[in-house]
Amino acid sequence: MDPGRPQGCRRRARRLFGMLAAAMLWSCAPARSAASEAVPAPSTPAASTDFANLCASCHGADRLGGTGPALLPENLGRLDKAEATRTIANGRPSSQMAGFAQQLSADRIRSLVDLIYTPLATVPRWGMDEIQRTHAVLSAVADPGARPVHTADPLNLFVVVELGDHHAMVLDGDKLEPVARIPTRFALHGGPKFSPDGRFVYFASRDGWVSKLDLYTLQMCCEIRAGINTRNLAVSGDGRTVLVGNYLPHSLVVLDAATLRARAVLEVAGKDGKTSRVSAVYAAPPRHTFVAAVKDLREVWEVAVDTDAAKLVGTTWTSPAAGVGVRTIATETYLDDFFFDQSYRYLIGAARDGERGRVLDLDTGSVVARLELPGMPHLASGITWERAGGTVLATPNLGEGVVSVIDMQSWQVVRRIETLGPGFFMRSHENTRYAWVDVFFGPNRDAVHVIDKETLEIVKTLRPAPGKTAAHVEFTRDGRFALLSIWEDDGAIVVFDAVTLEEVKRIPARKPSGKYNVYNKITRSAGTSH
Ligand code: DHE
Repeated sequence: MDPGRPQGCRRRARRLFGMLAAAMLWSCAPARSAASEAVPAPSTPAASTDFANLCASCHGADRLGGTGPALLPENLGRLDKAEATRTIANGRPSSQMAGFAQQLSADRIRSLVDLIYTPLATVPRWGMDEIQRTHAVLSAVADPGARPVHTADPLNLFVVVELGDHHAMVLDGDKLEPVARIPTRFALHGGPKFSPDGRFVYFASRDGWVSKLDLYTLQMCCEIRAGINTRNLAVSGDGRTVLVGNYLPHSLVVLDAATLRARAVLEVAGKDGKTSRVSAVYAAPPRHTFVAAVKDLREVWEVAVDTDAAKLVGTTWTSPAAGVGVRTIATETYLDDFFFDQSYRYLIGAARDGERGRVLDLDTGSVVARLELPGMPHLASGITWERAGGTVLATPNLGEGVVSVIDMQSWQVVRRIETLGPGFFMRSHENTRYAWVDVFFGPNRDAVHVIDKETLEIVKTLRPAPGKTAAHVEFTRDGRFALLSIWEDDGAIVVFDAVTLEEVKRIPARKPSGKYNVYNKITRSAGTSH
């Protein structure tokens, strides 16, 4: 996966990295902004030597990452110093890495921690040249006429991200059995995204690696490092383009979906030149565009790689790179974490203060409604369904134990469903009467609520593994079974009958996070994320 690195170094580095990455993943507080970082202590020569000897082979001598993640304050927002200290000192039994407490005194570990939280003197450059140099072809060019090497229904496969040992499990959705486990880059985040025919799946890691997996050959095709600290990626409706959004540098990167070669790098900056992190990117297939949430500007960006799309929308577009059009829509407040109606005309965004959502008409660029949403709604996990002759949107909430159900015609909140704690993910399917929501945070993190989509009442609360986090449901293609993760290193995917709500099977998995059904994703089922 990292062609330039010797195998031994890779293993050693991987161990330290594994610990840090795992700790980052399990600290669920929202990332702090670079601006809010405390001024760190200056690094010592001893720390630099320790870093060079123990960390650089994986994390890069420049701390920009290698097989391990970049070790910069901008990347470590979700790992506090105490946890970083423990991780370097003690290691983790479940990772490949031993602790360094035997080799390093407490002072030296502290200095090492200070070093990795020290900003670099200059913001690292990660432009077109740097990106292209990381490109690697990992297997033979995909044969368009190839048949799958497995016998499973290619449209009823699940891709399961296993954060515990950084693998993707490919699961047969009919037999409910694993077909393959494929190593991935470390710390994938955001949903993997499929090509429109469901044959290829694209992953993004928090450290900027984008990888493409062929679900026919079950081999990684190619990869490229599009950023230093990446949020997520999106695949265009025509399957020809991948857009990547970065926290570091402040950029959007356009990739060719076939080869993953970079086509354009766009700096994200406002009219006054102030640059911004990108919170997330989304494909808007009916509009033939992408939409980006920009964290530090009161703007929403719409990006057209097919330049005809710019003409279709008929608003002011600029062309910062060949073949790429950008339309910036001014907003009254900072908007994050987007949800779209099925037509992609309306964007529902969470306001930065978390108290209100805004509904933006993407055609006119104007706000058409303000939503009364408490806490910190997680709109990216929202789902819709038909109810009482209309459509409702339901969203979990990272800050409060409540699911908000919103009428998408009047934009009024029709119900606040109290849950046992803040939830992360919500899912349903056209063929089931229920919607499932987890309770990701707090003492009831082992609970999952099942909500009747008509009455909006919780009809059952499941605790498949008492004391262990239960989260993230995805349905089989036909909606008959609901697959749920037990987020532990010795975790599992628990399969429930979606009608009786009884458990039918348990598949062992290493900290399985999200799972993604090919058919539900490529048909943009209203019950799942897109
Ligand atoms: Fe995520 C998706 C943002 C923390 C696991 N997460 C998303 C998306 C956004 C987002 C905007 C939708 C983009 C997409 O799928 O392409 N996540 C954020 C945050 O801002 C937050 C709160 C803080 C952060 O530092 O990023 C955050 N997310 C987490 C976690 O701590 C989770 C639980 C573990 C992890 O992997 O880091 C986590 N996020 C996920 C998963 C998805 C996701 C599994 C895809 C869900 C899906 O089903 O599509």
